[in-house]
Amino acid sequence: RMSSLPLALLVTVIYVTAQAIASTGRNKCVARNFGFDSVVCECNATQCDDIGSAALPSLGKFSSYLSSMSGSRLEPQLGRIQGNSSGTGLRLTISREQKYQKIRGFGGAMTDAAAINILSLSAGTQEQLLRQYFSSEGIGYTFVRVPMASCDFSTRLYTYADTPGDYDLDHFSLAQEDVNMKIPLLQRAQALSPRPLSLLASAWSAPSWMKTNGALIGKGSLLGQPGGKEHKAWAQYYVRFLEEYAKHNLTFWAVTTGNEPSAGRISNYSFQALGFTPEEQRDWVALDLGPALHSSPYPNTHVLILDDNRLLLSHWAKVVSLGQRSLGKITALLYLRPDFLSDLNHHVSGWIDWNLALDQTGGPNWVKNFVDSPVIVDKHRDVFYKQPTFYSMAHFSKFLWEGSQRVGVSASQDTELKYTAFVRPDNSVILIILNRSSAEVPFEVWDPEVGHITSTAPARSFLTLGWNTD
Ligand SMILES: *[C@@H]1O[C@H](CO)[C@@H](O)[C@H](O)[C@H]1NC(C)=O
Ligand SMILES: *[C@@H]1O[C@H](CO)[C@@H](O)[C@H](O)[C@H]1NC(C)=O
Ligand SMILES: *[C@@H]1O[C@H](CO)[C@@H](O)[C@H](O)[C@H]1NC(C)=O
Ligand SMILES: *[C@@H]1O[C@H](CO)[C@@H](O)[C@H](O)[C@H]1NC(C)=O
Ligand SMILES: CC(=O)N[C@H]1CO[C@H](CO)[C@@H](O)[C@@H]1O
Repeated sequence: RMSSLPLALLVTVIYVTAQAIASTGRNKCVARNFGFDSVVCECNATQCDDIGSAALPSLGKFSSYLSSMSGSRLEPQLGRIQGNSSGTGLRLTISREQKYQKIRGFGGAMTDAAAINILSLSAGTQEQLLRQYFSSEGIGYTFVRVPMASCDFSTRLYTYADTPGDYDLDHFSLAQEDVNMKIPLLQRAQALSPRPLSLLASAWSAPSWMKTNGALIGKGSLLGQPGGKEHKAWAQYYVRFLEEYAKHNLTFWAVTTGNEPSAGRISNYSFQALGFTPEEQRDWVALDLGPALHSSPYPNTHVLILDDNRLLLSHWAKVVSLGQRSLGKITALLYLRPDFLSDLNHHVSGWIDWNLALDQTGGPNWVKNFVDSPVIVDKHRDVFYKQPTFYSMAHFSKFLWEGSQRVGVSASQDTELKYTAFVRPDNSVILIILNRSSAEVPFEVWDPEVGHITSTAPARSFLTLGWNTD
């Protein structure tokens, strides 16, 4: 398609640049097939695939990264930006003047289960795993969600204040899961990260003695009313948590008002939960949590509401934001289906995945609520597997730095391609394309500021294209 260049020259350009990428540290995926639709990439202490820093080429060239069901994993390529159109049917036009939301970041959760799995590997393989997410060669995670005490992805039930009637939290103490597992791993992740990590804390349940049902699981909420002693003690528990983590040099960007408040309103809910109605949550934040944080050493900690399913968003946002005078902007943490592209096209500014790593059963989880994870650990072989979801996340998280702003992009004709475009703080452009089905079709991108890019979306693939503007 680059018809203005002699073919031989074109081949040489691509070959040389591909080598240049290889020599700056790209390691190939060691593919393993477990008999499913696609492969996973196996990593150990000494070998793991990565795309290095993924720096974009100089003006006039573009890079592309391809992952596909057929086995490509962030496969890099370089191409030339053309002055003229290739005349290919489908054209995607970038419209920088149409500006939407800015990206905040991407991340995962350091649950007890994630920490247990990571620490089940040898020291070298642990380091390799953390590097995959957090180092400058990793996929750019800057968020870590940290459960406050136990959740279903724990091996036992506990909170930090299990002594009945301890309203002053005199017996508050972190668990061995925090001190020996999560905290050391968070410190190592922070040390590997080129940027400060944004930590986010979510609690599943208050101590049973603060609750109507006297248990961590099932249907139950805080005893009394907002402004009362249980609600005050629960707010103070958050402050004590922040204080204890700060002793280990870990400060939190935000806390949430609690994981899935709707779960705690279901009668036989099977694991840790604390029920809130939006009205009770509004009043608890206004009367207890807000004031407790304001008068703590951490007055700038953000409070994220909802922390629950998207279905509930509009009602909770409406109710909780009424009556908050002193809390600034209301941010909602929602649970979304894993369709980053559609979500980003609907104003989502970040994505925090669940467990950073699980074992081959999808656990451990004390209620056997096993799920999948981008990274699966096999402690017996001292390896971990990066699943296809790791790469679909990477197509966004590696490239969309904090502050990247979504801009307009439009197609010249009907297409089943999904696409989203961003301008990063350094004015470079990132275009992410998803082709979910089995046909391969060439297309062209037009960025009026730089020219035309010719590319192809292979069947069932993610493609991230990037180019500099100045
Ligand atoms: C690009 O388009 C211009 C204007 O139509 C034309 O004069 C020129 O020959 C084209 N260049 C190439 C390399 O096709
Ligand atoms: C790590 O994996 C590579 C590639 O599969 C292999 O050659 C190497 O021996 C492995 N190293 C260890 C310590 O198992
Ligand atoms: C916290 O950071 C300071 C300064 O960087 C360092 O001196 C101290 O040892 C750290 N403390 C812990 C508990 O890691
Ligand atoms: C509670 O558990 C019973 C038995 O498993 C089930 O039939 C019922 O639907 C559950 N109730 C709720 C509200 O989930
Ligand atoms: C570029 C492109 O649109 N590729 C294809 C992706 O898959 C669907 C379904 O087969 C095709 O219609 C697209 O043309």
